Amino acid sequence: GSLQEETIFRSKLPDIKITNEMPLHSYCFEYLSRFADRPCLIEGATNKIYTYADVDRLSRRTAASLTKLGLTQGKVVMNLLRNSSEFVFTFLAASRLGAVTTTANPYLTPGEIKKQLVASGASMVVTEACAVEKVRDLAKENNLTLITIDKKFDDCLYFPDLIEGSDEVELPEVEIHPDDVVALPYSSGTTGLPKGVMLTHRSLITSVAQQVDGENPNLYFSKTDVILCVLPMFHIYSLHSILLCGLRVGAGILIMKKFELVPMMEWVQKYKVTIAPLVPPIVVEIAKSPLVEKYDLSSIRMVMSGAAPMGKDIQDAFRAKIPSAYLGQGYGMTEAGPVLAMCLAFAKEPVDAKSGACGTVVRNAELKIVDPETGASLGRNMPGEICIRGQQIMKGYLNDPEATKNTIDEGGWLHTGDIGYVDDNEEIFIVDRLKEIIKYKGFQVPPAELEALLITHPSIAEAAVVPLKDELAGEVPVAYVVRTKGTEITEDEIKQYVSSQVVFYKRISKVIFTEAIPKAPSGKILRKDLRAKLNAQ
Ligand code: AYL
Repeated sequence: GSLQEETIFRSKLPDIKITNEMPLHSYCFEYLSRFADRPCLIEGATNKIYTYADVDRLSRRTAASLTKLGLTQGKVVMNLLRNSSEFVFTFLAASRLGAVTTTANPYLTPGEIKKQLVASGASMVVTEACAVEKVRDLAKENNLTLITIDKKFDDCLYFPDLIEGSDEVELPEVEIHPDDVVALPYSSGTTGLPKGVMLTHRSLITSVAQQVDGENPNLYFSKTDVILCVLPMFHIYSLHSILLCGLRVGAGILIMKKFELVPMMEWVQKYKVTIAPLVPPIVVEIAKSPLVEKYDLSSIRMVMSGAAPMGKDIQDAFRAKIPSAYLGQGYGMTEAGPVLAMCLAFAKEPVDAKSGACGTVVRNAELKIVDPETGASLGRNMPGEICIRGQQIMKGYLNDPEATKNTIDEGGWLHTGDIGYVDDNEEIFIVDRLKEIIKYKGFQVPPAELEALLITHPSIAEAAVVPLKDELAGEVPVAYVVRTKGTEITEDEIKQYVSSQVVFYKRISKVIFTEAIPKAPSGKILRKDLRAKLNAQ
């Protein structure tokens, strides 16, 4: 038969020339001389400020020190930190060495950290006092170098001492290829367990350039901006759209270790924050809180929401509350490098955007919508699976060619597992999710991981985990459980069993006992049926 015509959606902004043949740190600091003395990292809690020149120098020193400890080209360091300047120094240091950073949430449980440490092959961990206990034994058993940033321990190296005693000129000569991996975040993608997402120098540079480069950047950041960094840098949203985009343009990055509404508003006022990248639950809290009126938040010109759906109602309520700030959405996925679409009202020459839309496809990329059953390309206003193609997408999953092949097809299209459509104005609307992932406040909860954990309990014969809609968190995980014959395990016991082994956002919120789990003849759990049943109640 004849090849079917494909409908490919593009940005309204013209393509630009992207220089992605250099290492990521060189790209980020390409224009350093234009803002060397301006604030780069602002630690809100201590009021400590590092200028761009400081960050350049200190990341070189960190590199010199880490390489002496064995972090050489191709090696992997786990960055197990909350937001901090040391996170940034370590990430940039690894890039300078041609090494790889795998980022992880310090609130993960020891078991979860161990899985990622082993899978990523990390030989070094940089962490802080609150998490050191979780990795100590593992580091000993596996001969890992363990470094803490905020407190000295007998069996750890101390970050400030390392930088103090090192010399930034002692850097090894490394030849970094654009397709070398620089970041290795973990994501479960469209199915299964968390996998290492190989993001290269080329992919991250491309993705940052798609946002902040060109005469009319899609995401207009500049050196006079102060960007609120309350979202965790171990997640790709913050790493990419706050840290890397911020560094490229020379903006000030206001570092906050954790989200609390009142301190956040105090800091916005004090540091005159101009850009606030957030997630839907924080947007909701601001929209609902009567405290907000007490603060002068008029410095904020742009509020970005991403990582989970945000409905039209919240968006409208927020806009009514802080009319001086434009609230729009970005749409990303770790594997996509990460950004697929960005609100065009954030451009230097803004174009108004609709409430509820999650942006327009980024420039220098192609997007298509396909029928999940037939794979046929669909036209405007027809919902189907969102696919993206371009130099920004991941190189693949680490050591998992099978999963890579199931995500990036032969034509180079990355399949997101999201269902959406493109309207007459090129705006993208996400309406459903084909994939099994549950999103709790923007965090990934892989059902397969919880199911595997549940059936390790002797009283549980079978289990299926699906999302339940939740006003605050977006979604929460609910477990359908078949008890082993003759056992009487309770809902509370099951919740306890899971809670002791997973990070807070993966906790089961409800258990439903059942006689059987619906499965396809292949044995695959029919999650869609369970999800529909649950959310219809
Ligand atoms: P991951 N609306 C609805 N769903 C969204 C949105 C959005 N605006 N953004 C992300 N998602 C969902 O890998 C969607 O299902 O990356 C997508 O496949 O943890 C999944 O979240 C990916 O989850 C930005 C803005 C990065 C957003 C991101 C998203 C990172 C989340 C950079 O500037």
